[in-house]
Amino acid sequence: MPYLSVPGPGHFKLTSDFASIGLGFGTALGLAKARPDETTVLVIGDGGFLMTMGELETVVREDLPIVIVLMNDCAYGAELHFLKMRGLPVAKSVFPDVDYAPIAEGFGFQAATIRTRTCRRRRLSWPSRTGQCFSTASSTPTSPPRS
Ligand SMILES: Cc1ncc(C[n+]2csc(CCOP(=O)(O)OP(=O)(O)O)c2C)c(N)n1
Ligand SMILES: [Mg+2]
Repeated sequence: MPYLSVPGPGHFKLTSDFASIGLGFGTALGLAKARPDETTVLVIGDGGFLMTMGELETVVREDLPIVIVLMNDCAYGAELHFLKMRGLPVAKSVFPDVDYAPIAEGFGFQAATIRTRTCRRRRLSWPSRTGQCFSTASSTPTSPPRS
C-alpha cells in the first residue's frame, strides 16, 4: 500500500479475501465497534459504496468513530480497465458523477469533496475531531464513453 501507513499489521484489514465487492463498509463497522477508542478509516470505491451506503445511518446511530474516504472514479474501475484493454463496450461499468458528500452530510457526517491537490492540501487539517467524517476523493470525470 504505497499511500497508506498504519501502526502495525493489526491495524490494516483488506477485504479482498472473499473477492466480493460490498464487504468493506460492513467490515469497517465491525472493526469500529470492536475498537471504540481508535478511529477506523474506511477506504472504499464508489461501486462498493453504492452497494452499502445505507450503512451511513448505522455509523451515526451507533456513534462509531469512522472516517470514510470514498475513492470516486465514477466507475466499477476494475471492470472498466479490463473492458477497455479488450476493446469491449464499457457502458455498464460507468456511473454518473455523483457528489456523495452532501448525502453523507444529510446523515450527520462532516463531509467534503476533494477534486484537486490544492483542495486536498486545504483540507489536511480536517478531520479535526473524532466522530464521523466523510471525504470523497473524486477524480475529474472524463465523460466516460457510453458505447
Ligand atoms: C459481487 C461481485 N461482483 C462483481 C465483482 C467484480 N468486481 C471486482 S472489482 C469491481 C469494481 C469495484 O468498483 P469500485 O468499488 O468503484 O472500485 P474501483 O475498482 O473503481 O476502485 C467489480 C464489479 C466482484 N468482485 N464481486
Ligand atoms: Mg470506482
